[in-house]
Amino acid sequence: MTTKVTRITKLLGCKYPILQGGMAWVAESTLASAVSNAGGVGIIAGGSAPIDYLREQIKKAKSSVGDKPFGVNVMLMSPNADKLAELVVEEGVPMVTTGAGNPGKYMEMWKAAGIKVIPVVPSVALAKRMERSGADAVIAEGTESGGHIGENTTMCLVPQVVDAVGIPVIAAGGIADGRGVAASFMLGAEGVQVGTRFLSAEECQIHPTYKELVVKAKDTDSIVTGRSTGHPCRNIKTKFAKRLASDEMKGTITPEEFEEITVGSLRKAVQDGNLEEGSFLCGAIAGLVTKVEPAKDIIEDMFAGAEKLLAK
Ligand code: TUI
Repeated sequence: MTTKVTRITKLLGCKYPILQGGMAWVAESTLASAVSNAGGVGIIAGGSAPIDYLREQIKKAKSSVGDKPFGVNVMLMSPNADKLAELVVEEGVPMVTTGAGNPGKYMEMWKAAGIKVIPVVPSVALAKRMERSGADAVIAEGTESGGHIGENTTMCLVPQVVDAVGIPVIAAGGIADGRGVAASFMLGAEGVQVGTRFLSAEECQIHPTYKELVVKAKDTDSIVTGRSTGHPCRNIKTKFAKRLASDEMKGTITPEEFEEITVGSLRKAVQDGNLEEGSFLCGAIAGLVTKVEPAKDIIEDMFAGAEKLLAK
């Protein structure tokens, strides 16, 4: 088996079948361009950012990557999702990933514009629905991922989605080295999406405190908050995150109070490195991420490692 040519490399025109996760507040044009220029597919995260800022980010990425593929992630819970859905058409973005919901209402517009659409799905049911709506591929994302998560694990979800749909499947959640890529391919995936390992990329513009937390994290250093609100999110286990999770468990915080405390907390982590009030989103695989290096080295290390294993 090889990772070199898959339906994902053909669909997107990339050298390596790797998408960089559309991490809200983190994934801006510098990181996305570095990933695309290294042969992967860089993604600019829409998050809840203002549209004018995103237009500028898309223009920057376009001028940096030339004819290499890149994409935009539309976070469907964002109040700006409708506007971003139109902006990607206006700007001729070649590929869109979506998260935190069902992108059905945008599908027709995006397909008519020739945009490749790859939704994140946390279940077989949504994967099938997305295939019926015309998705070009799906990202089956396990609960090991950082940020907003579903319940099923990558190991269980990926093969079940692979069996349920005919379109290519990209595995996400807990993939940070060649072993993760090779395992994903053994489960039937034809590509991977990687977030946490790119947090440590030289080109990733997060606050140094955030990067240090990722590089120093060990296997037990992630925690899920937000279960009480119906929007569970995996974070680095800071004192702030531990207190939130514990208050939710004890029932001493209402979902409204939780929202009030965490509003703006992603920005506080990414821009300010604020340990008291920031949410440092991060996957459960952070323990495997031990150094800061260029995005190109990350991608080449992951695929050289995978090829070696898959050739055995
Ligand atoms: O979206 C993500 N990860 C994210 S988004 C984010 S920002 C945020 N802010 C406030 C609340 C929540 C998030 C931080 N991290 N990953 C992709 C993902 N999508 N994970 C899970 C899902 C998902 C969940 C339900 C996708 C579809 C879905 O569909 C439900 C339905 O409508 O059928």
